[in-house]
Amino acid sequence: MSSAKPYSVVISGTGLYTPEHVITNEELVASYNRWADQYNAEHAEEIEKGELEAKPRSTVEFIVKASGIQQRFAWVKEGILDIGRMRPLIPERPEEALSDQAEMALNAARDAIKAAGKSAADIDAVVVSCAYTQRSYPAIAIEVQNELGIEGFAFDMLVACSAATFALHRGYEMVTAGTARCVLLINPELTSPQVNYCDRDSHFIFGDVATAAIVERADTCTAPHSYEIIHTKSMTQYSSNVRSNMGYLSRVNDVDPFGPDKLFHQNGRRVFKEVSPMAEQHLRNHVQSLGFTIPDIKRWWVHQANINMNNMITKRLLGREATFEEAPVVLDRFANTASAGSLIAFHLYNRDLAAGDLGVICSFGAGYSIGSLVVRKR
Ligand code: CO8
Repeated sequence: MSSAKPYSVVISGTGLYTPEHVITNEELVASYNRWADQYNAEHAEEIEKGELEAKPRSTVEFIVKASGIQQRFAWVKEGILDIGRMRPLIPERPEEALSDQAEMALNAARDAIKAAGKSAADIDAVVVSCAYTQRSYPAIAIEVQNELGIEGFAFDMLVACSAATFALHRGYEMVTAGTARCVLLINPELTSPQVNYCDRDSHFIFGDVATAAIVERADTCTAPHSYEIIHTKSMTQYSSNVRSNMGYLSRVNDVDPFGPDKLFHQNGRRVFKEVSPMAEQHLRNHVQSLGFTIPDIKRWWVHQANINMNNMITKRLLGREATFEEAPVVLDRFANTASAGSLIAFHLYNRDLAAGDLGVICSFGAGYSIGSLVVRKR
């Protein structure tokens, strides 16, 4: 029996929704430092007695050097810089209104559908895949499906930083298996509600954004720019080094449901040290398993968590520093957008490649999880 695919599968359109609000490093650091000063003044006695630790100050210089981040986008800016609040103020919407994440998702989805030249009638499945969904059910994906008037089926899936690549894998499999002709995959990464803006080590890391992609059979593709998905590869390895403990059991655990461990927290150094070599090896194996060499890859759309991590991974792969054209960076503008980073890079920097050029889309992060796709410009 032949193992050849019955037909090729393509990414025929992508979409990006960028929230209108920007928070610069300067604004973020000024607000955190005001908050830390106030905390230290209020707790001066306990700090003096050694019962509490003083909150250290944050600096713009550290953030830029350690992460490459200059600014981030926020779905709602109000509240984040308010030292009496230190979290966004997002009013609860009535049940009959569109949810926040569905609205973000729709903005990116419409962009991707237009780029692919598709209509609702062409799409058989909708997947919303991201680091968090704002509720358990009904699925945000079904809400989006309903808004767009798509028949077929929809579901949500969560894989933290690898949510977007793992969802592309599932889209590829559905189209290959013939269970859907065309799949809409969306990543409404609303990260700001989970950021601990009182934690100097992580207050700068994340931004909000939504990305989307259309995956379909090559023989139905009419888009002017498309990429064949040659192969997908994923791996996971359990680690608590990046973690959020917020969940439905918080209600019955009789603990503070909003405590710091319920928000994003990590051992950033260990993540850096453990995930970088894993990602490099994964990418090398994936490319070589297909009979390609590393220099065959014209572009690396790498996960956007940290500039030093990206530089280290691409330098080890190429044996030299990668140029911006080889491995575009969007971290400076968008910060870490959980799973959306490599998709933003792909969306913004894919049109200039020539037909036949090879590229790799890759994510890595919490789980740990790594997901990659080797693609070829058509
Ligand atoms: N300002 C000034 N100094 C600081 C600051 C700050 N803001 N923060 C830390 N420092 C200090 C530290 O306290 C430390 O001081 P000392 O040496 O005295 O102890 C010093 O600076 C150096 O600190 P680090 O060693 O921690 O600095 P690093 O160079 O390691 O940089 C990073 C920290 C940027 C966090 C880096 O370790 C990193 O990026 N690691 C990889 C992290 C990563 O990729 N994580 C994946 C997370 S994303 C993911 O998986 C998705 C999760 C789901 C989304 C969540 C949405 C909310």
